[in-house]
Amino acid sequence: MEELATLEDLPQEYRDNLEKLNLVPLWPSLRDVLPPETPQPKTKPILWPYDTLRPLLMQAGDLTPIEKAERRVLVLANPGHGLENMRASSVMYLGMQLLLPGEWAPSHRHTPNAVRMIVEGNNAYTTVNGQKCPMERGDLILTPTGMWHEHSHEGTEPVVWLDVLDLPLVYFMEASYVQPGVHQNIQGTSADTAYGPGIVPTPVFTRQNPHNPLLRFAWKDARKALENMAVNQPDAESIQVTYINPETGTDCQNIIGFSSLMLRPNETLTLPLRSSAMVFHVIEGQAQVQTTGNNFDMTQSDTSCVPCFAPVTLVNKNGDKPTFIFIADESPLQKKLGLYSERPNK
Ligand code: 1HN
Repeated sequence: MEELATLEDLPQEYRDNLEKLNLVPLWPSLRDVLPPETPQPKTKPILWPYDTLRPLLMQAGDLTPIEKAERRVLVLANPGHGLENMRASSVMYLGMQLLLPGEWAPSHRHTPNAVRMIVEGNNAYTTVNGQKCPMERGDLILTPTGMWHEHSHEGTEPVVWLDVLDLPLVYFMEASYVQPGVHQNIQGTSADTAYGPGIVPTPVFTRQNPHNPLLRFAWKDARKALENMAVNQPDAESIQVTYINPETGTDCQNIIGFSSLMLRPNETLTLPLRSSAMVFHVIEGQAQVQTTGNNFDMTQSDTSCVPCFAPVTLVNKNGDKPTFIFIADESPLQKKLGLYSERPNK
């Protein structure tokens, strides 16, 4: 492709005249906004080992009372985007949140969608629109856009979870805001609205706003599904299950997609190059995430991120035990916009 003229190639007087009228020449920036063949992501491959961040998160528990934090979170910020922008990727926000025994994180609702992947601790729960969603390690709890949510803790040990939000996108769209709420009365548990496996209500009229009946995915169910799949579909390209909205059969949230993957003992899985950035979080076991310039050795509760079109190979170096990885990616958004693509990883 032809190299294009730069800003400096233009006379200063001409540039000043443009600027005064809020005008900008396209050609000096054209190759930046439209790079040939592949996007040039700011997102860098990055690993956040849990054992390095956990002590600092516990320290935050001593330093900042929950009343002064509302949500006590250390944000997993990708330096490629600038730490202050609090982005793991262009679309995804990640944070590790700490709730101490007896604490309560007050009710609110906001436009960004959130999920929690529970990392450690017992006997905490999130209340989502009046439904009690108990938190156990590996569980996935949804708080879709506009739903009231608050966190409570009746246990004796700290509870930590990984928050995944589409905040960077929603903020960029100037659509991000929060509304404070009042303490919710618990009207039931997440299981009450979950119906049964493969069973959903039949509406007489098509729902105008498809709602999300399933707000909590228990890890024991997802793990069992993966184990069954490994036994019954041993030739599947990957042993992986997606968290869906059972009423629509599509991704459980509109923007970010969530799945869990099992690497069998000694398994190596090479993914196609994908147009979406990906987040990996180890629920159980050990995995090596191999990508350009980095081999991330990940153990339980570690989190990493890779940019779009990065080559990714996942390796379970353990010969005895499976590894289970939680994955978040931007493919639901990209598919809706017609922007999603894959290429072979040669
Ligand atoms: C939020 O509401 C929670 O409810 C966690 O636990 C993290 C990050 C940014 C904006 C809102 C929560 C958040 C958040």
